Amino acid sequence: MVLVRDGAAYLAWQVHATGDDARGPVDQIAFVDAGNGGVLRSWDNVKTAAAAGTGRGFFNGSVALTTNQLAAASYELRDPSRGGQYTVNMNGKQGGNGAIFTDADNAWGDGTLANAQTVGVDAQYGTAMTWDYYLTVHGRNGIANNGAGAYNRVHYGKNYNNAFWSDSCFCMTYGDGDGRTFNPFDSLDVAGHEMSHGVTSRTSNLTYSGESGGLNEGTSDIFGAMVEFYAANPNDPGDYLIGEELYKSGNNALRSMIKPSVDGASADCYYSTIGSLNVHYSSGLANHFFHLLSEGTSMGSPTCNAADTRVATNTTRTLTGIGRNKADRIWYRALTVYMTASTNYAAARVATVKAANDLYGSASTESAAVAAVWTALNRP
Ligand code: ASN
Ligand code: ZN
Ligand code: CA
Repeated sequence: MVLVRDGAAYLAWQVHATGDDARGPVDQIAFVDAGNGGVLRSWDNVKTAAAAGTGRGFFNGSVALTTNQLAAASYELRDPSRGGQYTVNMNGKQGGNGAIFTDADNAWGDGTLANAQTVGVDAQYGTAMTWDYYLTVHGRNGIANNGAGAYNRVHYGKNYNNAFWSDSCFCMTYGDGDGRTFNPFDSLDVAGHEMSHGVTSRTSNLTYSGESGGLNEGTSDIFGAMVEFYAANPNDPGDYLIGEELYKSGNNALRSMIKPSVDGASADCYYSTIGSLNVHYSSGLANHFFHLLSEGTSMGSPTCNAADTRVATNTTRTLTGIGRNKADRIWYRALTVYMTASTNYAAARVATVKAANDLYGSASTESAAVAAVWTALNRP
């Protein structure tokens, strides 16, 4: 057939591709140039009909889910209202592709881990809350700001105690945890954390080592916490802890933004060799900055004496916070407008002050608070 594009005519083949690739189910129509094999036009052929479903998650309780209706009693865990983001069941595998969750009555999971859909509910809901958070708060249309949804792979491997974002598949992967110490790894803050790695890679692209690596990790913790606050789910209320829902028992968390050093490894303060820590520990300073900028010292967060390195010991200084919503806007603008791959903590101070100046004015309380917090953390 002949395809006309931009006023030029091409001899083209129409191709209908179906099956699975690394991204999951594929159903695509493409026009391929008969001369050189290049794709002239293509679009997804997956039929979408948004339907109002319900889910019962392990962490999040009863939640509303927008799903995709395929036929009279046939639904899939795909959200046409949020970029088509969907969730597949890896069913214990680490390689290959999982199958998208399907259901006959559009009521997903039962709140227990005996039901394989339950973890899928938490993942799909976490992805929806992350989508809504970025769109509503920051005007960002998906991780790549192009309206495209990512997808989730749950029940990955056996006893897998982690979750991770991958730029190459534009997807999230969640382990089930070992069932002894850990629950499945798809709590709201972890979902927000992991998908925020995608946002960072599409914006500043902070290099994942040294001080920029700490800023990359801190950015994910900051926005992960903000996703949890945004969702305002009574089963997992917002806090300045990361991963507190993951532990099967005890008062524990992966990380604290209030006093990062409570984990025995994270940095509360700036010091000259902070960049040699693992990025999940050098992030402590970014997390501590965000907490103090939000809440000041009102929640008992210590600041730093001149001689402090990893652990903050000043419990007498008073700082006044500007509220987490303003701190959030400042960090997002710093990340997306001023930070680059090589930004270090000194440059992060400059970036956040500039962002606060843009948003609130250079003589504003907010701008002064940003500078005061960095100074109180030994990053003048
Ligand atoms: N869950 C970890 C993280 O997002 C995986 C990793 O070490 N990159 O930081
Ligand atoms: Zn991370
Ligand atoms: Ca949390």
